Amino acid sequence: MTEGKEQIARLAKIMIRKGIRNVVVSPGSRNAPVVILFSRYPELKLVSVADERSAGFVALGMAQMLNETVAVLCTSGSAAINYGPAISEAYYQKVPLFVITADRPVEWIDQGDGQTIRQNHLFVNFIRKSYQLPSDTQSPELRWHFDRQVNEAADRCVFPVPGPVHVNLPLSEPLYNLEKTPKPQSIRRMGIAQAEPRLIDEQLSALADLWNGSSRKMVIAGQLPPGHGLDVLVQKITSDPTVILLTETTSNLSGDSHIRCIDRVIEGIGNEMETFQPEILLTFGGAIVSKKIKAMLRKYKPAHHWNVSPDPDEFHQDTYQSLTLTIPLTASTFLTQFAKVVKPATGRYFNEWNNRKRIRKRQHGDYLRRLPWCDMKAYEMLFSEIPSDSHIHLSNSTPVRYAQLFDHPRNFRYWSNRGTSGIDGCVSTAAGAAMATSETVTVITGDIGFFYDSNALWNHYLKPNFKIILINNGGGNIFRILPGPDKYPVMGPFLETAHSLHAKGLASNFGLSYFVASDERELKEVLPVFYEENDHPALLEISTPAELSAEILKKYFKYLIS
Ligand SMILES: Cc1ncc(C[n+]2csc(CCOP(=O)(O)OP(=O)(O)O)c2C)c(N)n1
Ligand SMILES: [Mg+2]
Repeated sequence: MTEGKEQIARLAKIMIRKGIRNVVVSPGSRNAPVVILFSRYPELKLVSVADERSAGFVALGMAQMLNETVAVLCTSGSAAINYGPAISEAYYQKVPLFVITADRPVEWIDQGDGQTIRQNHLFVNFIRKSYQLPSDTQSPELRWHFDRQVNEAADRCVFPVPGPVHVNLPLSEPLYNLEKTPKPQSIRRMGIAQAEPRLIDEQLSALADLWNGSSRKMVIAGQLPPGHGLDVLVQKITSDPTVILLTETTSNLSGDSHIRCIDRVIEGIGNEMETFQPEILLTFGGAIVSKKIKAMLRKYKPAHHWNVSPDPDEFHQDTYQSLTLTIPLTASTFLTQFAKVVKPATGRYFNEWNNRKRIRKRQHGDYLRRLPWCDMKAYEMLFSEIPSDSHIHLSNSTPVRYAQLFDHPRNFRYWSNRGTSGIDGCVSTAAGAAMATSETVTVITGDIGFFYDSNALWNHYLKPNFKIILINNGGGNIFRILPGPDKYPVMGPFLETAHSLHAKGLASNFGLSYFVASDERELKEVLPVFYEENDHPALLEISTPAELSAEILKKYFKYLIS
């Protein structure tokens, strides 16, 4: 006979062996025995966040910053469903989350018991794998089954592609007979051998022949986490006059020869596609923010598009409707192999793009010099004045889009929830990141995104390294910018959701130091003071005009093609 709830001790021990150190816990009765027993293992650090939606994103931000699996733990019922937004983000952004939901034993599902829903396979559409654990480990057969599943679940968080896994843990009553800590014996240990697939020689040389024989090659890097270590490899493949490299802010690639500001460079390019259309397109990395590059390439398709992704769920993902080859490897493995076979060629493709880039950069400077106070002006100042050692979390969706318009020579480390582009957890993700480092973490958010996720402030772990910059333009300005919604009278209440809220009360409620700026001079003065705040986390609310900000951004793109 095993001691009460010995399966929880087994779970803890396997998690510790697998290197899981942090567990973000939300309160509840069904998961209380897990909290009680987990707290007896010094190797596990428990973090308490009451709102499960926020907790999921806090764990996501921690996992990204630590580059390791982070666990979340909640009670049964709708508590579990509230992990949905963070799990879907983690799935599409490939972030390892070990999701534990406590549950009733299966025989009690749908039998009129309280706080009970069908939790098995709850996240089926956006999870690496789901596991239904047995509700006790009384027999050797059940212990074997339990251990095997938990070993597999922990490994599936990181292999073959990182992402979230769901472990549903049924627990029967009594829930609080835990005076003694169970001491499980002979826990099964299973691991995954380190292995790396490669292109076979024939395939590699076929790709090299095509590549080396083409004079118009475009490489697009999508989202890559800071510290990806790909700069040198990318440089080897792209430093050639027949190749151009398009990067996004969230690619975290440094180098002067890239096209960093895709949108401003390609605006109005349609008339000149004879010069700019690529013959070969090579893509790697995660989500692409630029809608304009997607539209351009869907219309002017390359003859060959090779997409590099090790994720079977992404095989033949055809973002540009021109995919000809999926390369099922990590970017690092492929680029290492490919760098050895590419040969420099002669051509004008890079120069044509580079000339366009230079012209647009000059126009950008001319336009910005004349700007009155507005969102674009505020972003310009932020990207030149924020201390360059800060991590920057760009909220959805205008902050991440404005960031694409600036050159960012200062190489910040950029993060953004572009897996599913939700506004529901951007501040919580940044809060989790800040909990996991002593470095400065700044989140730049719009007002709707901030108020939506204000429970990000509702925990005891925010430190002075956490800085929130809130651009308050009184609603969802994106809907004034997008072509379409502004024509309809319902735009204000139902899309922009205009309001006159301010964050001062929230800041004081949650113990954040509060700063304001409502013009250029104030912002310049306040930014250094805001970053010098060393006693509390800090929030800087920047007020900007809604109509004018939208007008100025729309005119920017017209000006570029005038
Ligand atoms: C969870 C979720 N709900 C709705 C949306 C749609 N959406 C995208 S941006 C946005 C408004 C954002 O407004 P704000 O944060 O104020 O930024 P602004 O556009 O004003 O800069 C909304 C509602 C979303 N992305 N995610
Ligand atoms: Mg707004």
